[in-house]
Amino acid sequence: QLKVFPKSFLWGSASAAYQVEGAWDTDGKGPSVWDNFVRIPGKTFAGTNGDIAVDHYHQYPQDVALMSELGLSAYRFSVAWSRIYPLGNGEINQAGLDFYDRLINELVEKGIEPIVTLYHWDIPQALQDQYGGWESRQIVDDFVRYAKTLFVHFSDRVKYWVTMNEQNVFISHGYKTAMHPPGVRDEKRMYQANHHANLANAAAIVAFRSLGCPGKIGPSFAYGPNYSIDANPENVLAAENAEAFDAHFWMDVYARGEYPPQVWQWLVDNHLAPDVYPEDAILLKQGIPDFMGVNYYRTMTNAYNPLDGVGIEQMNTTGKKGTAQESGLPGVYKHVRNPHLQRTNWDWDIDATGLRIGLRRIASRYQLPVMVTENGLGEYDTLTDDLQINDDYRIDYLNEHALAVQQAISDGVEVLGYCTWSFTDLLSWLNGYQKRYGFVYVDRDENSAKSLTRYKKKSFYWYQEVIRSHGAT
Ligand code: BGP
Repeated sequence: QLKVFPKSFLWGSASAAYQVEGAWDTDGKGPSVWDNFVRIPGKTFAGTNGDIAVDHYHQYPQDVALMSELGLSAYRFSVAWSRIYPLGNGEINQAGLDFYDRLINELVEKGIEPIVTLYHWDIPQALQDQYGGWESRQIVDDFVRYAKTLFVHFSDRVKYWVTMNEQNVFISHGYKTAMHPPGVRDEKRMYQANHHANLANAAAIVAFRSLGCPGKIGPSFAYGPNYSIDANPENVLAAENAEAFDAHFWMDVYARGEYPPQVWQWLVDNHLAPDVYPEDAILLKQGIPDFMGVNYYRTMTNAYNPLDGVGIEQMNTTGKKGTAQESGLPGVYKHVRNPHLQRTNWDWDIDATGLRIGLRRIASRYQLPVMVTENGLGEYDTLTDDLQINDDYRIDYLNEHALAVQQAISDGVEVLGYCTWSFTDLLSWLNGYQKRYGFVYVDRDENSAKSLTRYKKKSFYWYQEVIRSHGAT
């Protein structure tokens, strides 16, 4: 039987600084690695970038007014590190703090709970230049200094904090597929950078507690449960491997303070294990989060992959259905097509039941509350001549997924909230502005007099009703 959503349940929506703010060099902001990366030809879809994005930096009052009209009870956004510290670790930029003060005050005034992400992939370029960014241990101290600045300044108004967004994604794309900055293909460096990100995550949580800040803090992890293509034990084993390598490898460190033994052994055997100092183990154990944030979009289906099998992911970043190719880790697993599921135009499996399964798996493995910090459907949207966006496909997707959250709650999982991705349309890192997620359509035609105008989609009114009824409809 379905339980009702708890009273304190947060109905939210999410964004990230680089994807919405624009104003990339305004009011003293320093460049981030993304500001530079998008200027390298061929790195992003059709050369799109976040220089202007959807101009949230200037248009936030209008955006917050729309959030209030919709009835959001929470808004998750990230702070751009290089707005606060333009050089990453030097002088503070007061104008950067002032912007987030204004945004947070506007949210609080409208009764919208701010959920603040410290890091959503935009490391200051200066730190990349100075010591190689995540590849250096120095980043841990600089990250903690930055985090403490935000905790001290905002924790009178902010009760929910996300340390780091999708460490698995920014590390893997940064150092394996080379699709994100620093655009490197080197797995040894990847696992070292990843270890430093683990330390930074834990150290920020420890700092939060040592400052006595009220509220809850945790990472957001990109998680989709791994299935086996069938009951052939070799394929089932591959699915378990995928779960260990793609999920436990990160979430065990967050929630248990240790690497899972199977993956660690593989790293040692392949001469890829990072340098770990004895004191790291203590820090990781101290930095257990209050909740696990889950960004959920899709599940993965797996099969046996021989040692000479498929490797690095060939993603569909074109929006042409059927162009994604099989990928995996040779000798460990490969991702294959699930015949039971429909796919989006970007070849992401649509699977609401997978969200219920995922929330259950996390709750039972880690005994932590969860928060769905992202979930949504990226699709083409059309603005009709009478200025409507009839995104019934998005309503269907979100409706099924919100129901899956309710089912997980009914299964006994403690879920703190549900944030859709995204509130307004925004820049998709690798897919430009054509892959849209928002409740609010943003005209991105730079040649149009209506450029950057906002339009409410049909899904806006759907979510408004969901929130009004607290999930009863
Ligand atoms: C997550 C990121 C978001 C967002 C979303 C959609 O991985 O945290 O920043 O981009 O995915 O992904 P995409 O834009 O590739 O469709």
